[in-house]
Amino acid sequence: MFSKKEVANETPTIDMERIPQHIAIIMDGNGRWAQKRHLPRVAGHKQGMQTVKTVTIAASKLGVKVLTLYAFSTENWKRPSSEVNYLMQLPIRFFSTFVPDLIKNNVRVMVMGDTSQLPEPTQKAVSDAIKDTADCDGMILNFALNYGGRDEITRAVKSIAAEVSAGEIQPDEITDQLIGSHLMTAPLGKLADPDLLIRTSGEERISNFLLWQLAYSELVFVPEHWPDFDADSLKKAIIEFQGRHRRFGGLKNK
Ligand code: V0D
Repeated sequence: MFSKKEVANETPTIDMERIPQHIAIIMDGNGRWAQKRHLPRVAGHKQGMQTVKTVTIAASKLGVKVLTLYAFSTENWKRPSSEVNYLMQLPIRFFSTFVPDLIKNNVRVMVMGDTSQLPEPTQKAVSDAIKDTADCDGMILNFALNYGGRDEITRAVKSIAAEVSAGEIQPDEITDQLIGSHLMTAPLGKLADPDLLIRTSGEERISNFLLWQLAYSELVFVPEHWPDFDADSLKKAIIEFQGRHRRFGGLKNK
């Protein structure tokens, strides 16, 4: 048996053989980070964008295969228009400085969500980045942009209903697999479902993110606001994920 002291002193290390293949992150707490410093909310978003770069490179170096980031939800349009306008500049700014680093790290950009409602220059920055990184075959950096989980499921149901109505499929052909193939994560194939969801800033909710795909994911909630999250925070969250799996494996093998 371990004494209390030995257990408390045990510092788990990351197991490079068991890195989660798909990590999804709800990047929360940018506004609160700024308010704490008596800065405008947009200062938090600006710093949060820097964190996106840091965490992308860190995840890629750890061997993560898909990193999905919740950048803008279908509900964020309710924010003050000055803040929405600022947010819409961020993909442009992000790619104007970061595409060379993405290519150097072999990272491919993907976007899911209804981008058709975004301002034209934002849409162009996004589609250019997708094109410019199309040959990268390392980590996929998948932005959820103007995305909502219920909206995604609604669209899938409509499209399946249309196929049934056209006589292309029978109702009994509607399976878990078929539904997955109509979701926005379909291009990710067998990597569509996150192994690990991280939410920053202490909130413990899913908030309409990847409702279908999170069915079996491990959920890790961390107290740091997104601008304070870094490579070390990512490693800690992965260690927490690996600890949960080790206990499950231990029970299964007994
Ligand atoms: C603000 C924290 C990167 C979340 C991160 C339009 C809130 C910084 C992007 C981005 C945002 C999105 C798509 C893309 C490339 C970059 C981003 C938004 C907000 C909302 F293709 N950071 N970032 N987009 N913030």
